[in-house]
Amino acid sequence: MRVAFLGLGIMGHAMATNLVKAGHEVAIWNRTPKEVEGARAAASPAEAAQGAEVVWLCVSDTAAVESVLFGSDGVEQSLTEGMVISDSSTISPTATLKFAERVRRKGVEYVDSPMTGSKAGAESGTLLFIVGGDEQAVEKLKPLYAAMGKKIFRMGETGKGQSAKLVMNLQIALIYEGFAEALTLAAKLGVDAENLVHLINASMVKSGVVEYKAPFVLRRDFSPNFPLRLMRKDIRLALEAAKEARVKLPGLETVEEVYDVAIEEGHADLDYAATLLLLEKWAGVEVKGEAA
Ligand code: NA7
Repeated sequence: MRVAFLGLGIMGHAMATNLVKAGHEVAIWNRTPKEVEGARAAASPAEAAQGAEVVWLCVSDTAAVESVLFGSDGVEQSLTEGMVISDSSTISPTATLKFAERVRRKGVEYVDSPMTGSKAGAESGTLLFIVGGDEQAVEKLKPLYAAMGKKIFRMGETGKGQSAKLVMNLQIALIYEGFAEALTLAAKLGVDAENLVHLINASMVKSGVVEYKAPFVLRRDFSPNFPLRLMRKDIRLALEAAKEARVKLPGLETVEEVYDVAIEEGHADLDYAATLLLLEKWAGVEVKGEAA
């Protein structure tokens, strides 16, 4: 298929690479010029989108999606009837509905396709896509999902993918924070972190989040797989959606405060696992495993 891929950050670069590998004809654009082997680099979102069957976005936040779609030299200038826009950025469900309404006036379908699987999943083409949109449009995107991921979950019409993604990240943030608090208290009480991880993994406390994050934490590798600033964005999006829906989320509100301080302390571009650094500082300990 002819695909315009816009946004080549940690996730987007790997995803566009997998589209090229699967044999799709890919035009790319990134705000800061970047290359993807085998893809044609365009000078603007409008230029990349010209003649594309599908425009795929993967940029940081709601404002970025709005400017790539509707800003000067935005995708809107190149929209043609029958095109499908697929957005893998995690953004506001309410804004998603507004963007979809605007492009539908030109006969263009809009599917929200946020994903989960982190950098490793993007690189290995094993992402899970959490999809909202018209069934036929989703059907059309299937070869592209298959090139970048291992499964799609259609959660309903446009916007439902973003809503489901937010509640997924709400859980990741809370589960990781539980793990980080456990490690911190364990360190203070003299329990070895690696030993504790073995115990967790053998018990009902085990989780995919701990399984994925523990090796990084034990190596004290806080380089970004999913940057802390982006997890805070998602926490804020979830709290915003909760406010609109008149739902109270006290756990997530508290975790947001931890993220705010972590960002003040300069950890924005580290992985979100680096909230541990703050807990360690407050407790006056450093988490250590036998391997560390
Ligand atoms: P990164 O690695 O922080 O990449 C963000 C991308 O978004 C990167 O290509 C940025 O371009 C681009 N960006 C940011 N702001 C803008 C604006 N205003 N206009 C155009 N492009 C912009 O994030 P990830 O790849 O980890 O994640 C991407 C999304 O998936 C995000 O929503 C996550 O929550 C899930 P740059 O290279 O900085 O010029």
